[in-house]
Amino acid sequence: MAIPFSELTERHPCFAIGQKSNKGRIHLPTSPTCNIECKFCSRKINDYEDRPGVSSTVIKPEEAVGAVKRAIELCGNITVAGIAGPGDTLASPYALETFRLIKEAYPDIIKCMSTNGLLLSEKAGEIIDAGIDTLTVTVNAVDPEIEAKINGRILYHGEMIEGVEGAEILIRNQLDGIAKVAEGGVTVKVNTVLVPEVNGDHVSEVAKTVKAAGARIYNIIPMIPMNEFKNLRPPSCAEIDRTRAEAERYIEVFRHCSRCRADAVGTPGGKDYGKQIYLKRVEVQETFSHG
Ligand code: CLF
Ligand code: SF4
Repeated sequence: MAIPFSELTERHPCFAIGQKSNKGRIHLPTSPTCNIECKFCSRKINDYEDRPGVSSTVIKPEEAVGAVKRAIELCGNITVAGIAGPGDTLASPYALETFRLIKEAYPDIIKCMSTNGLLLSEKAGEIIDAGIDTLTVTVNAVDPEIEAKINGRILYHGEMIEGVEGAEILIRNQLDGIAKVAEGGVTVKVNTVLVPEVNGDHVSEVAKTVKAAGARIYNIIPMIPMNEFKNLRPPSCAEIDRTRAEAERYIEVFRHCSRCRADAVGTPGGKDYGKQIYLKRVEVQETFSHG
């Protein structure tokens, strides 16, 4: 059964409206691969960078239940088990497998997943059946011309599709998927990575469109300039404030995002317990990150 939104604003740290929450989450880094290419993304396996797309390790679905158990023992305020990468959660089957196991072992923990939404429309039924309570979809534009400037190409059912054509498929699947899961009782948050020189004037259009599709809450994440966007400037505080105010005309806005690592454990922005949970360290480097 769907968790009422008013309860989520109390129990889920990324749905807190107004004041910052003191609740915690454990991120389970089960999803190594991605199927799109965001130009700001730099996905890495390391211990030291504090941002999305970074994890110290990748775990198997069957390791996740033990990780949740240890996290709850260490940090009593954990209310959410989330998967946010380090790649996309639907590009491999591991995130959904993990949620099926968590649902059995911890029926009361809030199950939270983050995706780029390329496969959201076709996976909506599985997401609902896995008992996912809250889903974040990263929608950086609803105009394919703008999206194509942020995301160069998609890998879709074995085919690499470039530019505007790929962006059209991505946006269509995001919006169709949001509508389907929202209809199925999943509460949807949309994240937009704010790249001032690319989508800075487009945010209110995104907010309006995703609200109409079924999203409940909206989060603007300032871009960290990396990869192909390393020479673009990040938004100023004034730009972040302005775009939040514009979006808020259409949808409730979350303001406490900590741009978490994919293996973060604890209260977002507070002490991180990840190193005590994920003991395995691997020295592999890849590219990419999830916003
Ligand atoms: Fe994790 Fe994301 Fe769920 Fe939260 S994070 S999967 S919705 S439990 Fe939260 Fe971290 Fe911001 Fe994400 S503060 S980066 S919005
Ligand atoms: Fe994939 Fe997320 Fe990186 Fe975009 S930000 S390329 S969706 S891992």
